[in-house]
Amino acid sequence: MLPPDVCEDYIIEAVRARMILDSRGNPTVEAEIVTRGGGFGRAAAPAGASKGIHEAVELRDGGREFKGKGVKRAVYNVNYIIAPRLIGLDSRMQRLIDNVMVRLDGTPNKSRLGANAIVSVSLAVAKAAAATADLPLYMYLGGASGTYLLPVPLMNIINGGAHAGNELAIQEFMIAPVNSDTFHEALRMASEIYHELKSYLKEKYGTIAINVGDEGGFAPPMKETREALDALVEAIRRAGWQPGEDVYLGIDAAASHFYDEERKVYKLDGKELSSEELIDYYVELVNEYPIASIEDPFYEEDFDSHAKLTTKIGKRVLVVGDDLYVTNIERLHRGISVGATNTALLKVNQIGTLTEAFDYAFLAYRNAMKVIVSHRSGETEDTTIAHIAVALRTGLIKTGAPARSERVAKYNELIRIEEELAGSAIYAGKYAYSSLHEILGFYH
Ligand code: 2PG
Ligand code: MG
Repeated sequence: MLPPDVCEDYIIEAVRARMILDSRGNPTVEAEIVTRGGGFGRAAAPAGASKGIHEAVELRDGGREFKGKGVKRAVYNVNYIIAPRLIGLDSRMQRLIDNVMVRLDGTPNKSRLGANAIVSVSLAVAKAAAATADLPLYMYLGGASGTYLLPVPLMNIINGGAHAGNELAIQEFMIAPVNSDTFHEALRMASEIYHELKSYLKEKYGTIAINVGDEGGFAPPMKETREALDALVEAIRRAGWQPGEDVYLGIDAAASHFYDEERKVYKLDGKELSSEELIDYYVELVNEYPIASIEDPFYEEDFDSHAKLTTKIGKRVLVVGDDLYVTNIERLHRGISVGATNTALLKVNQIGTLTEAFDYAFLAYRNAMKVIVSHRSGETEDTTIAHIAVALRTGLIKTGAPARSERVAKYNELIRIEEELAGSAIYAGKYAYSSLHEILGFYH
């Protein structure tokens, strides 16, 4: 007998998975859940290129097919190991369902069933429950009362590091359009800046400069950080906006990728810098440019250097942990205990379940930290993260350039959500008085 508050409609009737391709042409897992009431949820696992060493494991087949990147085993795990355990459960019991999968996997890093198998199911369960309730996912997850916040997009429009074939050590150069009353106007600002950047890069470096990297940003043949930041400032101006007032800049250094562990130096801009020198370098950049956000400024095991930088600039800049935390609550606890950063990046596939990702976000909020919901460099047309950013009222999302369908799918979904909320939601950028940091302090 079902308990009285359990409605039959929400019971999971079918769980299935298949292989699809991601934006880099690599295979990934797509899962579908159907409830008795006819609710349908579909979600796909994204994939990183510059992964943190402590991330949950993406299960790959090895062998010749897809150069070893096949996901047949992960798909099998959904269809034959996970499915029989979930069928018959109430799809609203997200925490229980996620726990069932975590226990079934039984490893600390989800290496048996694969985080790619588990995350696609975890997200599809939430979507099926939302569909059964006839609610949009953001409302199912975020509640029907209270004001929603449309996030400021941190848009990566110059790609470097592991995402591009150029010599820029820093992986991402982002713009954050804040001076707008609405999300869709902010997107117009971003699109105009993107196209001004394209013209500027073509003039300065020739047509080769307008090739794009993995996240839709340009991958010009630049060598130095300042060249990229200058190009962003120029593009913002050409589009008629004021850098540091209308639009801020952000970087994702992804510094583990230019850190020489043996010699303990960071190799960037033709130099070799100690962590102390790198702190000074970031402070210089923040003084020279309207930078509001710096992600992964140091090697992913160096909590102390993060803390030193946060002490220096944390009042005016978001210092963001991505590879540092890998959406893992234990690592976030460690970061909090030393004051490593003031912001936590959230990527559900880094940890594998929606429940763990939400616990991570709430731990960050309880400690006065901001949260940024993020895509991966390998994406699909799946738009779940747009809903998660709205549900959690993060006020911030990072999902690439305003170009390439796997990136704009998320922005376009936010346009639809804004329209659906018909004026009752607030664009987070509206509260940017002097920095992104201040806006969000207002909310959490
Ligand atoms: C990052 C992400 C997304 P990847 O470092 O923040 O931009 O890259 O998915 O390659 O880890
Ligand atoms: Mg990152």
